[in-house]
Amino acid sequence: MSERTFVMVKPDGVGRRLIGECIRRFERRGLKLVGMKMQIISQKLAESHYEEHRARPFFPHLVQFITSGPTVQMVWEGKDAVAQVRKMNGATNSLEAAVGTIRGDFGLSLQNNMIHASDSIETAKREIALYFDQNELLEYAMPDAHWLS
Ligand code: FUP
Repeated sequence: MSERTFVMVKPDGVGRRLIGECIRRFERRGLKLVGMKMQIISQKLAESHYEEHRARPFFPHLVQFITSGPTVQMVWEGKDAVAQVRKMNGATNSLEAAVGTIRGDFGLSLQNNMIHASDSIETAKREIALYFDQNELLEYAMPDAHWLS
C-alpha cells in the first residue's frame, strides 16, 4: 500500500555534502518525492520534533545538534515507504548500521547519524504536519509507477 514518510537530512549530512546521495538512493529505489524544503530549524520546532525524548539525558545535545545548521526536509511516497526508508537509513547507531545503508556507509556516530525518517505511519503524519503545509505536498503521477507495484 502506498504510504508517505517524512525524511530529514541532518546538519552533518548537509555539511558533508551528502544531500544528493540520500535523494539518489530513495529515487533509485522507486520512491516518489512529493515535498522538499531546506531550513535551519528553530529550537521550538526541534523540541516538538523530538518531544518523545524530552526526558532523556541526550535531549539537550540532540536539540543543539539538529538546530546547529541547515537541514533538508522531504516527504517520500511509495509502497511500504515508512519501513523501506527506515531500512535504507540503517540502525540509529551508525556503528551498528549494516553496510549498504546510509548510516552504515557514511557514518561512525550515534548522534550525528545523517538522516531521520519516521518510524510509523502515525509518526509520519505527525512529522509531515510539523514541517509542511498541505499545499506544499504535490500530487502527481510518475510514468514508471506500473513497474513499481
Ligand atoms: P531514530 O528513530 O533512528 O531517529 O532514533 P531515536 O528516535 O531513538 O533517536 C533520535 C535521535 O537521537 C537519533 F537519531 C540519535 C539521537 N540519540 C542520541 O544522540 N543518543 C542516544 O542515546 C539515542 C539517540
